[in-house]
Amino acid sequence: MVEDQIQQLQAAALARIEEARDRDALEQVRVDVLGRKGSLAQFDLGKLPSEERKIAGKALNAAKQVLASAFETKDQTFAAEALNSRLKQEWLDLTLPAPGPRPGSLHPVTIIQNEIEDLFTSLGFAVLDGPEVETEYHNFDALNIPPEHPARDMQDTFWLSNGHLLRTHTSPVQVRGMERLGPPLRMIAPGRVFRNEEVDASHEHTFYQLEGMMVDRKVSVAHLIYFMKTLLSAIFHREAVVRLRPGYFPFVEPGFELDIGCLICAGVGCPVCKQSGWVELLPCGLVHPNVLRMSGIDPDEWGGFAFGLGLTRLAMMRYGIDDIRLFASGDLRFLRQF
Ligand code: FA5
Repeated sequence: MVEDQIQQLQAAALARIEEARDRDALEQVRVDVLGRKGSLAQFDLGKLPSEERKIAGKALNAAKQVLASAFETKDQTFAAEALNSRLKQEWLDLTLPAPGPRPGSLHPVTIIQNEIEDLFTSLGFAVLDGPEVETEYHNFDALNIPPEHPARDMQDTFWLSNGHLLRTHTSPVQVRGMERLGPPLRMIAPGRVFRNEEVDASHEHTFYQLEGMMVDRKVSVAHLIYFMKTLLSAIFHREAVVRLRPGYFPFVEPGFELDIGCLICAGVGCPVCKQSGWVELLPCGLVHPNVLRMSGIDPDEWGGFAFGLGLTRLAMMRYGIDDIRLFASGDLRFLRQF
């Protein structure tokens, strides 16, 4: 019977559809079964008697419909599988940070310099700048350090062939400030200084200082201490442990060394404080009359205080950095932490 043959073909085709592993295999089944020369096209219904033709025609149409819908279902399964595997491959985590250039950040010395500038400008101080290549006069003579003075050896100097030098401290900007602005004067001068020194955990050949000077009538050590305390509590946001001891600098009299209890080792002793528990940070004093006089200011009428903060060392204390060489290393792993 033709219907039985059709039924068998249909069953065999459904089994092949079920087994098809991919779209190509499925397409091959379609061609084999429903194609122009496919297995269902072999039936020549025209030769059958009319009663049988009707029944066989119905069976043939039914088989074609069943198979068409089986092909469709299987095809949709393949489409869904293809989509799923693409979604798996192309999955994006939208919560990941965007790639691309990272925002830059300020150098730790710059951050602290900006804070100190804000503090002192709010107290009426001007921020002055001076040249890094200085004259011998401004770096030494005008600060009461004439040639042959032993204090010149306190700071190993990089001399230039033209007789100038790389400034060894920011104190020459005091002189330039007094020359240019005269008294009364309140100024700070942050900047880079250079010394021909052996480099270690707390000494660089190139580092930053911040000079400060106030010239007015009746300036005393009490003013100096007030400003130093204000400065340190603004930077550390708490009272830092400090000690004041006599210090010698030819351009101040009396002169002091203000040391800070080492914040790297909490005073126990480490390479930064050379096992002493203290770090030299803020030398200061009352301006020597000779210094005022040389810059054209009458010391009988005016007095002043000055300080020379070790800005790079202050940054070490503030951020707990145990090696000064990191600052100029250019190491992005270091710089990106600020
Ligand atoms: C001076 O440079 C004086 N001009 C400071 C001064 C100014 C005194 C005004 C009085 C009045 P000193 O050589 O000690 O002083 O240096 C000042 C600070 O710079 C030191 O306390 C220290 O914190 C820092 N410093 C000195 N040498 C180095 C170095 N090699 N590396 C890093 N920081 C240094």
